[in-house]
Amino acid sequence: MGRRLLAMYYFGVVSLFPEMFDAVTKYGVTRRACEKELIKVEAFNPRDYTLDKFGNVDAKPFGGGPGMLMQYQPLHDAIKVAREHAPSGTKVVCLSPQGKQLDHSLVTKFHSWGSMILIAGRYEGIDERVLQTEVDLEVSIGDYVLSGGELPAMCIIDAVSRLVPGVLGNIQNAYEDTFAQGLLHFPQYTRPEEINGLKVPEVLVSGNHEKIRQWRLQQALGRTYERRPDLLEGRELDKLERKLLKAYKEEHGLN
Ligand code: 4H6
Repeated sequence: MGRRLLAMYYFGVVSLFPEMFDAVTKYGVTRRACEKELIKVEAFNPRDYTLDKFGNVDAKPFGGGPGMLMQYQPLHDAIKVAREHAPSGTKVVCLSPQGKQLDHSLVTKFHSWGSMILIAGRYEGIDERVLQTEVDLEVSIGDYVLSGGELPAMCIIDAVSRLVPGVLGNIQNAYEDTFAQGLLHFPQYTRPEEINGLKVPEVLVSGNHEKIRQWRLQQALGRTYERRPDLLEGRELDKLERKLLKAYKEEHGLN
């Protein structure tokens, strides 16, 4: 009873290390999402599609240079099978340092797709023709190099899953209602009320919910101003928000 009908989000992953994805399917919120069939994570290993008698998936780069590249054929064939398992029209994303940088708005777009296939590269990279012919979008999780695309792929699976209705349950509604979107989070405290003289801010134990709401909004605005002013750039503050931020700056000597 009370079971809503929800379309499950499909993640196909193409990786030489499919067991790594146990990190999302076997732990925490994403594990629960799999169990409840709100998301599905299905892995395809290019190693299973080699035609090479030695089972190789890598080869030396033309033109020379250090290291090896993932070859076109096993990767292409694994992607082909992933497409056959995915809803028709599913987009293919490759995690790469050359990609468009991931942010919340891109996560929102991926969520709107309802499914995606994630390509996790290894070695020193992949044959450019895979990107040319099979990949809709290259995505990076930030300006640093990793040994494989699996961890970035799991970042996307985790972030997108949190937007799937039912994955976060009640917390989801609470976030949408009370947390000022596009701002850093306000400070949070739990028991005990005092630790080595460090007290929980008075307002939070006052029971005055309107005061608490305003204090939290003020902290979120103030922290964002101090730590990530770029997030406030494209954001219009209303009258209350301007007042709260002005008071925060005065209190913290930021004028
Ligand atoms: C595709 C091409 C993503 C994937 C090259 C992937 C960082 C990110 C990879 C490579 C990644 C990111 C293989 C190039 C290892 C460097 C896997 N690294 N690399 N920032 N690595 O999202 O050598």
